[in-house]
Parts: sequence; C-alpha cells; structure tokens
Amino acid sequence: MIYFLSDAHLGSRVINDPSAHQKKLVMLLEKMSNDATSIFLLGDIFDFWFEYFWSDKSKKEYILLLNTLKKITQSGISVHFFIGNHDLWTFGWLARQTGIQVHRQPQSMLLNNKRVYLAHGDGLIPKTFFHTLPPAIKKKINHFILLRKIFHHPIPQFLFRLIPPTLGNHFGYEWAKRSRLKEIAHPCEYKGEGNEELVLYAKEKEQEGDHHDYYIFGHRHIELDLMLPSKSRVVLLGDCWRQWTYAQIDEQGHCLLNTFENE
Ligand SMILES: [Mn+2]
Repeated sequence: MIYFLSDAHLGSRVINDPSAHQKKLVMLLEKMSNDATSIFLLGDIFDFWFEYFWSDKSKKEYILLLNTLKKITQSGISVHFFIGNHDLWTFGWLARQTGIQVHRQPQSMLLNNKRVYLAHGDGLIPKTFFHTLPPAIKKKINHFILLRKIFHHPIPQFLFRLIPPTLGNHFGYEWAKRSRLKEIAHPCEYKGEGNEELVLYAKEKEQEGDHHDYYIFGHRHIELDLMLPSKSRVVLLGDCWRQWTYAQIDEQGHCLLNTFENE
C-alpha cells in the first residue's frame, strides 16, 4: 500500500494540546507502516519549520515524530516529504535526521502502475484560468506569487538563517497562526469544478497531453475525489489537524480516501 497525507500543521499555536496532536499523527504513521511500501507527506506537516545556522532547541518538540520517521525509513519504507508553504525552509537537516526524501518541486511518479502527479498545491495557478479573473483577484494572486518568490529565494533564506531561532520561530509561528485562525473563522470550502485552481491545473495538464491517472494534492484542507473527462482523478487530501483524512493506492492501483479514527 502507498499512503498520502498532508497538512498536519504540527506545532500550530492554535492547537490546544500539541503533544496529543503529534501523538495522533505518529499513531497514523505507525498504522500505515504496517503495510506501506511508501509514505508521501504532501506538505505543511509543520505549521512552521525553519532550519537556522544555529542549533535550535525547539526542534526537540518534534522528537517523537522525527524518531518515528527514522524508524520507518530504516525499516525500508521510503518516505517522501514534499515542502508545503509552511515548511519549505528545510536545508538538509530534516532529511539527515530521518532518512526522508525531500521534494521541492511537483513530481510525476509511477506508483503501482499508475502515473501520479504529486504536489502540495500552493502556487499552482492554471494560466488560462488566471487571465479570466477580475483585476482585484489577479492583484491578490500576484501579491501571493511575489511573497512565495521571496520565501523561496536563497538570499532572504540565508539572512533569516542568521536570526536567533527563538526570535525567528516566534515570528514564524505567529505568522502561521494567522492562517489557522482565518481557517477556523471561515472553514475552507470547495469552490466548484470551474473555480478550484488545482482541478483546473489538472485539467490544463490533461489538455496539454501530459496525462496522469491521479493528481494528488494537499494545501486546500478539503476532501475531494473528482473524475475528469479524461478519466484522471483529482484527489485533495483534506488535512491531519481537524479532519484526519488521507489517501491510499493499493497494489492494483486503486486509489481511495480514508479517515483515521483514533482507536
Ligand atoms: Mn498549505
């Protein structure tokens, strides 16, 4: 079995019991590791993750998860970590600690004989859709793209790595907290086939002839399993902080969404 999960937002300052949250994620990973050949973490596993030039004691907060990941990779299961928009600032430390494989770009992979397109999902804005948008929304998206460029740029990253971790983390977790609070006030909703960017992105790739059987994304915090006219399926994973949903592809290549019940 191959498993996919995303958006745990571990360490979020809005989560009342962060250690219970981490334990539940570890339980899910341990359950998966019983029959997994690979596990895909599709972004925003951490609400804020940044690796500084200095040693950062706060990373101890995640020791249970880091040890679990290490145990899983050492048992021969490959764990793929796709950066999200909250945990893109890993510069090698996380991979060295746990044996996971970090992906910084969307990937096309052949998994159990299915062609699967994988990404966290932020920043994937379909070109044809963008041109149809009203100027105010275009402006908002351009602002987001600019911010994303700064976040991904090596110079600001280098400078931020010089900051003392306590200060950087305070800033980072407060920044991340704002989007969680926004989400609590206005839960993410499905925008419909004609407006959901990741669905349109998948449709665009199909039209370009770049066929995939499955498109699996996180980021949106909603569950979706939608078939396109080309018979491709777009799967949005939900999240692992409130909904506890994940996807799996079995040996026959069937994909389904599932909910983790805390037994
Ligand atoms: Mn995200």
